[in-house]
Amino acid sequence: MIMTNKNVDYSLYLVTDRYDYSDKAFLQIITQACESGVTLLELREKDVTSKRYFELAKSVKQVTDRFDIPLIIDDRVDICLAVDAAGVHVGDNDLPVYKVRQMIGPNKILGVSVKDMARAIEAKEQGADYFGVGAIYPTKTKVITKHTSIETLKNITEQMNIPVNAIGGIKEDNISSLKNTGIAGVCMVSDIMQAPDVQTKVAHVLGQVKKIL
Ligand code: TZP
Ligand code: MG
Repeated sequence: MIMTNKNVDYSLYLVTDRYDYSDKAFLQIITQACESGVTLLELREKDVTSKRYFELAKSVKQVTDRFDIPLIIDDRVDICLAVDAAGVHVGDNDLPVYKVRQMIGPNKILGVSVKDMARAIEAKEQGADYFGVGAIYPTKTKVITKHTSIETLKNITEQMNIPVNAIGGIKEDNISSLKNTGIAGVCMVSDIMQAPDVQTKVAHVLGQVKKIL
């Protein structure tokens, strides 16, 4: 049987983007976010070599390990296994969910990007532990995605017995709109990664998240 309950706190899920930050600045932002209360962190890299992804993942894992925060690797099963990350997150253009589950085994966390009910049913059957559903709001973060309505988000949380995180354009000031959607948490990139003061931002975001969960 595929184990799906790994006792993960999904409430504030930070997905990274390196923008033009130096590695030092990037790791500092991640450290500040972790010490301020982010509950789960996904390293999301596109267009980097395997070597570079591996090195970044090792550095980020040193930080997340210090705070006992699970590290999820975007797209790449090999990088997840190479650094012994807590899990991997895949979307429509990555390896099929059943194949990822086979490769990572039953104990690692498997997240899947979901935009509609059909994909949700398929991903759950194939061994997903949680869904990232969106984009709920317009986003400027570089991503191939489409809009998912709050109604669809709600239908997915109601019909699928699996933790669901909302993603896409989620910011401190629109988190309240996700009340009563049944989500396990929010995924955020730019509002945290580009905040002038990461610690204050995370504290404010956590305050909003606590009101709706
Ligand atoms: N998947 C769907 S939307 C998105 C991803 C990775 C980007 C979310 O970024 P932001 O900056 O929080 O809108
Ligand atoms: Mg992907």
